[in-house]
Amino acid sequence: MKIDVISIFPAYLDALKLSLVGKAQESGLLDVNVRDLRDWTTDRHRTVDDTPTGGGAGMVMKPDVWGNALDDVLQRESTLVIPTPSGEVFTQALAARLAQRPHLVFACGRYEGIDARVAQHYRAAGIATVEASIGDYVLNGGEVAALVMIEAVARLIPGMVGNPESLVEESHGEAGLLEYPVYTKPVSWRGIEIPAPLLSGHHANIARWRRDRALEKTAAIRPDMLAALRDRGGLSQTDEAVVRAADEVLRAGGVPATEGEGGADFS
Ligand code: JB8
Repeated sequence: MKIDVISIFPAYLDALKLSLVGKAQESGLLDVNVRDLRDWTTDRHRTVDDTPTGGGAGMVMKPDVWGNALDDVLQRESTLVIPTPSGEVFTQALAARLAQRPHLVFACGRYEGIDARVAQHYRAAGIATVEASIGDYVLNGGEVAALVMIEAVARLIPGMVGNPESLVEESHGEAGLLEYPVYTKPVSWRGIEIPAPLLSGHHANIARWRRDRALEKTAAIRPDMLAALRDRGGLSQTDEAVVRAADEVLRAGGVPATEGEGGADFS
């Protein structure tokens, strides 16, 4: 896969040289290029923004500069990704779809964003165009959102992760539940023991214990995920009993046993 990122702050994307995304590049599975939007300006001051037509706060990125850049970088098979807080939510499912594409181009805006005609034009020209938000909060520009999306996509490129099982088993994968708690040695740490079933070597009991903890955690903080899984027929009678018991404890003001008692909570 090829990825181009266009930004007025290309140094923001230096983190892509590290870790997993860097390894993907070394292995040849991924080729990331970061480019400076100002290279496509034509005036002496290398202007990329102008005042919002109709009035309002801040500045808007000029469509002509973005047009110059994108005409150069986009190819027939490219997908244009525009990070914006007003886009569709970037999910694991969207990451998986983007991971199938041969070329991604991230257009990172700043200020109040990019003139709306840019997305409109490339969509009308037949370029697959995705305006995407990484969550309901506001950043100062698209660079950090692009980093998040690129990391989520890069680890899904076939042949990327050392252990492919770690991809299918994790949160927001097939199971539709939050991940169960994980532990490593020592068995006792600061007076807290690893739960006994995990030390038993009884694989069916371990699987059941992990599913129960995942169900409890999901019921407590992501009832939306639990409802979606139920609608897909993904909850057994045993699962439903565990969820009912967890809901009972939560309504009584309790916390799941693995979260411990008497601690300080943010909320
Ligand atoms: C200007 O919050 B965000 C985000 C914020 C932005 C731009 C892009 C994305 C461009 N502000 O994800």
